[in-house]
Amino acid sequence: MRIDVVTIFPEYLTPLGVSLIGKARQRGLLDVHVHDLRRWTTDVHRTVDDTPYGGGPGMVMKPEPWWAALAAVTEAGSAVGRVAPPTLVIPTPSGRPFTQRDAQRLVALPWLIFACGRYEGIDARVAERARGTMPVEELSIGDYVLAGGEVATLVIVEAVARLLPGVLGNADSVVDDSFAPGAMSGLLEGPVYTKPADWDGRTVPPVLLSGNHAAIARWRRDQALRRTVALRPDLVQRLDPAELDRRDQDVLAAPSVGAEPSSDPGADSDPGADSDPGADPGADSDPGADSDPGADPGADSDPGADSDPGADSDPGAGSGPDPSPSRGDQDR
Ligand code: 6GU
Repeated sequence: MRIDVVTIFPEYLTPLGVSLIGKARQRGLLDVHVHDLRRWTTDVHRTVDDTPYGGGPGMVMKPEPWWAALAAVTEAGSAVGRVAPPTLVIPTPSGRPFTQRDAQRLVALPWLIFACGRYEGIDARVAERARGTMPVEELSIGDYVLAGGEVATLVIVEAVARLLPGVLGNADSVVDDSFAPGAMSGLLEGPVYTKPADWDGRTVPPVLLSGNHAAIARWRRDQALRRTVALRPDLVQRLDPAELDRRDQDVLAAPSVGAEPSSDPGADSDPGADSDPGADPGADSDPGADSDPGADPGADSDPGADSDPGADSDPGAGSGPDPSPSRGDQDR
């Protein structure tokens, strides 16, 4: 898969040289090119923004540098043998919500171009004109506002790239992801444990040590259902009733009934924790509430990975200090 990223801050994309994505690139599974939008400006100040028509606060990114950039990047990619048109991804808080389903759809495409806007966004005629020659997707990563599309691009690229065959060490590790298709589809993942079985008096739920795979699978599903009820009732509403067995329905109806008794010796130090088991069905059954189900097992394990994705991929990008004395569009 080829990924091009156009931005006024190529350094913002340096994480694409690290960890999972960095390794996937080294192994030739992913071909990432980061480009500095200012390369396609023509004035001495290398201007990329201007005031909005109709008034209002902030600045809007000018169409000309964007169109020149997209034409050049599309041309360069086509020259190395990609005949199908790329898909243009424009991260924006005004976009459609990006979901795991989108990640699964995008991973099947051979070539994505990310256009990272800053300020109040990119002149709307760029996306409109691009739609004439390639699919365009305006995607939001959540209901909050970032300073620009760069971090959203990192999010989307990571969600997509980890689905590429061969990127994750264990092919199974995608299967139980929250939101992934499979047995846990549409549910949040429950808590996970590793050795030691007794850590400071906190013991691992005995079923996980039982060797009874059916019981373990059932327990994990119970935990996922309880966690989803507690934290994402909106997801419970969307579950397909035909996919829920009798036990699922019981757990959803009374998430704390039959839950693992707490083995937490520190429970006494939190007087509210066990005082009303009916009030917060997830409280006792969900010790992993702050864990990170999507954590990258390869993180920090490859300090030597290329930390500058722009350096060798786009020699003309001009990612050094901007010589412009008055560009007037510093990051905000
Ligand atoms: Cl994709 N971009 C920006 N700038 N802010 C966002 C976003 C994207 N998604 C949520 N907030």
